[in-house]
Amino acid sequence: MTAADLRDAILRHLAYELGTDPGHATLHDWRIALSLAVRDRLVDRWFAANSATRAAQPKRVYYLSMEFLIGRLLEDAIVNLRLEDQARGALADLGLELDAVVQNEPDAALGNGGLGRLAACFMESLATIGCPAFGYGIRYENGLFRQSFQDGRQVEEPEDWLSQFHAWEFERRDVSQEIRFGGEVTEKDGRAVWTGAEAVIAAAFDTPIIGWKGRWANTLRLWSAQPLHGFDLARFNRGEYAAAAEPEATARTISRVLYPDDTTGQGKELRLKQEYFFTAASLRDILRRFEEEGGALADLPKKAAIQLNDTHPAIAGPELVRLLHDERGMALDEAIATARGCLSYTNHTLMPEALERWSEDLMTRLLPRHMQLIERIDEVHAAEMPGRRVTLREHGEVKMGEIAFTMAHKVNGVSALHTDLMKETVFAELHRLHPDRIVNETNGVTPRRWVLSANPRLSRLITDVIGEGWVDDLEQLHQLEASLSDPGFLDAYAKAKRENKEEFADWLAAEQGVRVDPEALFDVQIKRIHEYKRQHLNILETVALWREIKANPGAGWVPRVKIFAGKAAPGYVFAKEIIHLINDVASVLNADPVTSPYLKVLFLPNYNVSLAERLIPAADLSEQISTAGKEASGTGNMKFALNGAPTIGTLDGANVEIRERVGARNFFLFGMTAAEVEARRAVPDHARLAIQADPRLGGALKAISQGAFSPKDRHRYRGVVANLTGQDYFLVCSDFTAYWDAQRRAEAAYADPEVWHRMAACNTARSGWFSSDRTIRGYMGDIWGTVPLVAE
Ligand code: GPK
Repeated sequence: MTAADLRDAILRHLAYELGTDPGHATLHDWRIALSLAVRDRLVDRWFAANSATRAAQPKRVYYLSMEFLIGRLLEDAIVNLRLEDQARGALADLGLELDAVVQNEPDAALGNGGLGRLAACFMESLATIGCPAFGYGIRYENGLFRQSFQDGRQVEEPEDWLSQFHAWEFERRDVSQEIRFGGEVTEKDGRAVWTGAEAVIAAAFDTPIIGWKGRWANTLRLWSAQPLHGFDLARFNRGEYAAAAEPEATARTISRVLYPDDTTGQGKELRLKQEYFFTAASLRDILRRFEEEGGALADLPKKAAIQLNDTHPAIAGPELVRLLHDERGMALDEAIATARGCLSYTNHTLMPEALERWSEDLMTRLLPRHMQLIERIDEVHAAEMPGRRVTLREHGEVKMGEIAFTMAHKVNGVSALHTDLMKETVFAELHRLHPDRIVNETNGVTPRRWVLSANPRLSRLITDVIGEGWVDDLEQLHQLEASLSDPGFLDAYAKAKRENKEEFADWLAAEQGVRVDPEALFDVQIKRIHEYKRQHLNILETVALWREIKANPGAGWVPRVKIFAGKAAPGYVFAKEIIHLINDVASVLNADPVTSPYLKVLFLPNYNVSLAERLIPAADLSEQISTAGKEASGTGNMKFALNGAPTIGTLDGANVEIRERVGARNFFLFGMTAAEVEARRAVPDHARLAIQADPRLGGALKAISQGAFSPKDRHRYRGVVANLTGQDYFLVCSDFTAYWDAQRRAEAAYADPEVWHRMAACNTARSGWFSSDRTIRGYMGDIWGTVPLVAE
């Protein structure tokens, strides 16, 4: 396809789909016309992959996830179809710039954070590898809320990505499932019959996901809840207009909004309904496809690998047993074994508050048959394992982690450390009973989005030196090793980073009205706001540094910009106070004429995938400072390392594996290990002891508690300070001094450009293992038993 072909296709779509002409088209119209023109090419490849799959009838992967944080899709499609030059040329002909058109697309924010973004990277890698797969999830009308700040406080507004025409999906009216809740269980001919009382329709919307070079494409199938009977005409005719629309509104609430909680189980009825809704619809779809291909039910595990992304779809265990046993007459033991042969489960956190539990009352009311089956599964499992001490229920609650584990043939953690801790803590007993079940698959990120499209300058440099093969074989980055002592290469590397920083600084000035010096060290912490991630450790160090600079402004400080971004769950009060504090500190510091040349603080609102794509290539230092043992893996840490931002971090999650690969000299390690954290917590008064030992920490805490950053409301941070000086569960105080020292080491390294650029380039050259292609190959070999296919 030439640029002229693409231009003609754009103009055709502009006229015949959008009904407008170049004289009247808005940026939005152009974006849709370009998307449709690109989509045509994509659909051809999608059909080719689908027909190869139909012919081979291979084992397929089904990735069930409540979240797919996919972000923008147009650029992905253009890059993977290798249409960049044509798109640039076609748009130039039309007087437009590709970047502006691409940025007109709203992010699809159907996820909260790492877990959802991992699912999106996995979908892209599955397509790149050519592994036949479906992603299954929910088509939320409102994704993750939009964040803004009012007087430094987080304000949430609804996100409405679907208010614009969504060019990437196809509604499948022929594929829908009726999903029921409540009702009762009776018996007929010795079989349980569940008659659900309330019914909704799960309607399928398909988005093609294209792999690198268009070699393969899979489907992301998202379910939308719709009423069984749209509109109550009888009520309408009686003049009850609002009531007439009620059934529709009630059904729709199920797919209305994404729960904005990261790593906290909510326990809300609607959430359980969402979970069952999409899991049940997906399993029926999977069974329908299997039965259409004419397989014998016992062979289901040979044709379907069903991955449960966290416990959110854990009801899949009981539901699949129900579909096989109640509805298809398979013996219970066999149904359990068959379901287990298909299912596997990924755990993403050890934090007790995140492990889902549902009250037995709620479960019995919404899913009465599943409650019975959970009891039966428990009995069967107990009989298999005499002397065991695990139960699926406790204190009137159903434990979804245990159910997922029991019903899975493999359970995986997301980094080596996390997997080890899983075996020792949450699943210790189950691991003892099933010592071969837990495996590790360290997370990864897709290099197409996170290097190739996000960082074109670095990508061009890499390709100039080692060729293009790295894009889908990221370990080839090792070939850069030979260039790490070549001053010419390091200069070019430094130049790419410098230009990325300048571009980011220009964007900041234009969009946020803030000026920063590209010469300064860009020190970046972007992720959800959570106590265990310790943004407050970062801001405490910032306050301490500010006081130090103020006391001695002439000491040759390395200019630094601390950049924060991230959302807090709307109900997480402490996290919102941390946001408020960072914003308050920023107001004071940025207005300080003495210190602000050396230290600025920015909190960018509404962190999302697109902002990450902009920010990561411009970062110098990556903040990964969680309390050891708490961050299951992290994936932002991998994106920064690949883009040449060394990490300042603890031995937590995948940081451990990053450090092993990039080398200890190219990683600013600090803080307690997971084992030391446990020991320290047992020390009475650990926070007070740490504060006494470090006057910088004491001084920073004192400034905050005396209202230095909230002069009109001096006690605003009483709660935060009391937390830190009291229980300090996440050991912010105890790790402070080590963090301070690591920051000074980072500064010293940055002050020597030769040292720094080599360190940054080492991070790029040695992080190729963190590709999600490697992760997916691991799942295929260790868990799914699937192989790639090739499309004509
Ligand atoms: C873990 F439990 C959860 C959750 O509910 N949401 C979420 O984003 C994250 N996660 C972990 O916190 C990260 O360490 C990890 O990299 C990511 O999941 C993907 O595995």
